Amino acid sequence: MGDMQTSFVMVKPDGVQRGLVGEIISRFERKGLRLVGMRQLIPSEELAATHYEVHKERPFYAGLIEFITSGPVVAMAWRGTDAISVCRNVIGPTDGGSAPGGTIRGDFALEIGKNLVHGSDGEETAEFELGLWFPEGEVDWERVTEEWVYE
Ligand code: D4T
Repeated sequence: MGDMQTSFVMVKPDGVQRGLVGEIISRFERKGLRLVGMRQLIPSEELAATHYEVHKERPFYAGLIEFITSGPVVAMAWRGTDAISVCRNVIGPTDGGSAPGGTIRGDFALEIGKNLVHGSDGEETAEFELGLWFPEGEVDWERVTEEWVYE
């Protein structure tokens, strides 16, 4: 069994505009992960710039900041065994056009930018992103069905 982890996941403005918030939450919930944080907000330029700091030299950066600040996003924290890689598997590869069916991007996205959802790509990134989007911490809770999810 892997480590217990929390991943930062965000429904991007295209997911909110397209009415896919419920569908996206369902994917993680049905997988067996536990929702330990959720808030809706329109990200400020500053928040978006800090979140995407690693991409600031990339050619798509300006468009990415404009997109992510263009409307509400739903920021979430999902917890479970190996939650970081599990979330990335649920989300699928970056380009929706070639992402496999069964993943969120594969089922609902066609583009690389408007790809509906973000998920942390590693432990350090997750820690950084959770601190950024949930400065007051997550809301952990004990799930009574735990024994029906984990062996
Ligand atoms: P995120 O970070 O949103 O979970 O996406 P990925 O981890 O799958 O992809 P990434 O870090 O390589 O890219 C971050 C973000 O930038 C957008 N993007 C990316 C874009 O608009 N054009 C591009 O060419 C690339 C590579 C999509 C995701």
